[in-house]
Amino acid sequence: MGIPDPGSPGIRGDPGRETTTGPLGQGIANAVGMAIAESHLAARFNKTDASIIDHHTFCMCGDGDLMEGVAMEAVSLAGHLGLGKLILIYDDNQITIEGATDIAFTENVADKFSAMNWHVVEVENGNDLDAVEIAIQAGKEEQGRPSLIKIRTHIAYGSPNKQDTADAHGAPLGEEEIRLTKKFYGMPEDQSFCVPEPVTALVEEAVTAGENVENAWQDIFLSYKKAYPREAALFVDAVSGFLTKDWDKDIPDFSVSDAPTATRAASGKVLNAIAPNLPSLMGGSADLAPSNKTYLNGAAEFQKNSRNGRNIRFGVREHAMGGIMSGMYLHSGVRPYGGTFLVFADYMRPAIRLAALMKLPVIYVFTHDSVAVGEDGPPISRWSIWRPCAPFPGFTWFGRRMPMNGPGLETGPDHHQRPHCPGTEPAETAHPGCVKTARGVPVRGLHHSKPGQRRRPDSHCHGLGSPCQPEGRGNPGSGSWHYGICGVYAVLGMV
Ligand SMILES: Cc1ncc(C[n+]2csc(CCOP(=O)(O)OP(=O)(O)O)c2C)c(N)n1
Ligand SMILES: [Mg+2]
Repeated sequence: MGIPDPGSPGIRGDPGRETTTGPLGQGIANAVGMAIAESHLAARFNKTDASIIDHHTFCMCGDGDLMEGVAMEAVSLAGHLGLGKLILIYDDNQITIEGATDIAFTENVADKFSAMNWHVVEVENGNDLDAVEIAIQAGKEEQGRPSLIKIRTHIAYGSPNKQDTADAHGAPLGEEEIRLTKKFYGMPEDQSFCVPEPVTALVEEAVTAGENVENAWQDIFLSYKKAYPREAALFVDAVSGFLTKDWDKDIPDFSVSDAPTATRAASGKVLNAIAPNLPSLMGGSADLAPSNKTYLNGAAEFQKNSRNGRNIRFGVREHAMGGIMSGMYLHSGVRPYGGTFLVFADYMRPAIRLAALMKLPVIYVFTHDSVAVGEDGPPISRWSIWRPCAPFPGFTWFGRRMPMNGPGLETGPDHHQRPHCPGTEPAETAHPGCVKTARGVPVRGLHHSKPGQRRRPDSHCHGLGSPCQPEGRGNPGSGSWHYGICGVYAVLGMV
């Protein structure tokens, strides 16, 4: 497929590589995000005489994926949203690493998906390609619900001694077993890396079919462009990931002389100032919108019957929210954001890690970094939440340091804001003091970036107000310094 090292994580625009997973279940959340983006963009751009967005999202998963919580959160949301163009193909081989699935996974998957408002099609024999084809067709025809195609397969099919065993999952079959398996398939037993002619022919056929589909789409887009030039330009901007001209023109100026403002309130103002000028901005919160201030006032909700909406109700599903946001961005055309309390970022950490690895400029709105979050669990050091995020390549963040007796915005000399990030500073270059947003709005905070990275931040996180409480105990005025992370707001990564 032209990918130099397909085993490596990251996407880098390689052909055929649409996301990076590794942690099981993430891909399902990514797929749900892609299907959300597809249905939203279809509602936003399609015209009765020209459908420029009209595709299915296919995702293949195994037993392991379906055991993962993140997948079930995403499946639940997809069922609620009735994402009819999402098709999940389940390789039901009943084997994972430790053995047969009946040691740990005995639920009725089909019933479970049905209960979560999915359309379920079962194929009893995965080697019956006609049956598989019919099932996929049924999935495509179902418009109102996502489809699960549950296909009973056999791991290492054709290997006389390893088929249906956990051994076949990761360990090499071994020379003799490979020979026996090739014999079963009628392939030359003594040749390695041999691709039988019918397979090559099938691949070529698929390439031609793909080119034809792409050419047909280009024709549709050409007439769309002629008939709807303004929308076509917006579409190109959106799928290219460009920020619209003047996306930031209404961002309010915050000044040190302003009355104290809670960070989350400032965050909400900024989001709402950007939203009208950046139509691709779309997101929500894991059931904390009133607290995170993530709601886009005046915009519709993204629901089953209102696909053009930009306010997503992720429900209390932080982990899936993370994976879904990545999938939405990877689909292209939307700039996703998602909010929760900083302390619950722990619930979405694997998704954040993968987004950082892929350098996706998704926007996390983590608020309520103060002792008052104790009602949602004992107060703990905010650094212990942030620190594991900090070394992720591509994750840019701001913190700030403040004296115990100086809450609120500091006005003192900037040497008090010398950057410090325990554990990570030696590897990083930190830019102290007053960082400016794209519009030159001064933001107190620290911008960390890797040596050699351009100074312009990949994202802005700023803290402005009441949640900026210093951490730890100290004697006010003693000169001892403590760390506090402000509520954090990451605006539009510019990676
Ligand atoms: C979150 C996470 N936990 C554990 C693993 C390690 N792991 C890799 S594959 C696998 C079992 C997968 O089983 P299944 O999805 O049924 O794949 P199959 O063996 O049938 O190919 C596990 C536990 C992982 N990749 N991700
Ligand atoms: Mg399996």
